[in-house]
Amino acid sequence: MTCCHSKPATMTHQLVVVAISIGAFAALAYSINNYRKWKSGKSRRHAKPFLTNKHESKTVTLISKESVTHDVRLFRFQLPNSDNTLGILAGEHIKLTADIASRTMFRFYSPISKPEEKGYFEIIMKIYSPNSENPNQGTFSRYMDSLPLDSDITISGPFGRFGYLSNGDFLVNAKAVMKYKSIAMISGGSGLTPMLPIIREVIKENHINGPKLSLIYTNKTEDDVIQSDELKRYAHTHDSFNLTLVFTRLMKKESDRQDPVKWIEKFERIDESLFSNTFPKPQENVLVLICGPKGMNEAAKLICTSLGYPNIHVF
Ligand SMILES: Cc1cc2nc3c(=O)[nH]c(=O)nc-3n(C[C@H](O)[C@H](O)[C@H](O)COP(=O)(O)OP(=O)(O)OC[C@H]3O[C@@H](n4cnc5c(N)ncnc54)[C@H](O)[C@@H]3O)c2cc1C
Ligand SMILES: *[C@@H]1O[C@H](CO)[C@@H](O)[C@H](O)[C@H]1NC(C)=O
Ligand SMILES: CC(=O)N[C@H]1CO[C@H](CO)[C@@H](O)[C@@H]1O
Repeated sequence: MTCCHSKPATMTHQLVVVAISIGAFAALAYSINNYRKWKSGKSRRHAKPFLTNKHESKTVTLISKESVTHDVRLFRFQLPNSDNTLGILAGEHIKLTADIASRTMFRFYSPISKPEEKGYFEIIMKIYSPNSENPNQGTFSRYMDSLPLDSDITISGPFGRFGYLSNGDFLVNAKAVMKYKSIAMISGGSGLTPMLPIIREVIKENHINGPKLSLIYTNKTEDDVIQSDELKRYAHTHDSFNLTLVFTRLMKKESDRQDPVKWIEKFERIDESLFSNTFPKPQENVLVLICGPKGMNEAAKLICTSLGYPNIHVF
């Protein structure tokens, strides 16, 4: 009798303990998850966001315009309220809409200013010129280049499946939070724009256990490199950031080239050896980000897939 009473009692006890631990675990997982959602959705998608609903169009004012390279401009836009942040994460993008030659047109751009910046935001835009193959090329960017200061422009957002939160955490599809140890990036030309705010955030955080960054940046010549000084400075001062500049057109003689200090300069097209010699080894905690001209995106994705990188995102 005693035995038969005590056994079920013990079993019940064990069951309860198991149930409590499962419950506690579930509660912990739930609260971590909620904390992350809160962190991403509210506090990181910032105090007083200007953009909250991508279906809603809002007006901002062009307040400055400078040349970054011969065909790239930095535009700064003022938000109506100086308390507002734009309301997007590093790596996300917005839509610009304008009436050009009596047609309503839109294009997407990845702001490069800090997500927490208040009262304004910045876009780096490549200005395309018409050529014989494509006589209408550059409709939107040429319109923006000719826009007088103090003009209004319509924007909406945020857009994108991918935004940087903090300390290696990314918000994916506006829901899941994914953590990565290394971010391996390849950009071509103005395809630096979604990477730049991510790089700036990670450099600013400067966590000892923060993500490691490796950027392969391809351009035709040295004069095409956007934010060259900034990128080289980061490479100099941060062991967690490796920069490899790749030029597809050799302009200087090898002997005239500056001594590569921390960054590496190469004159070649992208190929398998470039990635395997530069990027961290393929692993689950490595994220590959790709943004550039269509041909480069396709080539880079193919190469990184065949090298076995499990997480590849093309902007
Ligand atoms: C998510 C996203 C973010 C972007 N962020 C930026 C940014 O921060 N800065 C920036 O300068 N541009 C960015 N772009 C590109 C931008 O949206 C426009 O395509 C660009 O400004 C050209 O527009 P346009 O009217 O001046 O010239 P268009 O005549 O429309 O295009 C000029 C040339 O650009 C190339 N091109 C345009 N669209 C594509 C495409 N979908 N795939 C491959 N090649 C294409 C072609 O070579 C084309 O001839 C982004 C695009 C996307 C989709
Ligand atoms: C930078 O490159 C060096 C030499 O290849 C390598 O040892 C280091 O791990 C790399 N760091 C990053 C952040 O990729
Ligand atoms: C190869 C390559 O990506 N070249 C790019 C270098 O940068 C310019 C913009 O300054 C782009 O037009 C090129 O496509």
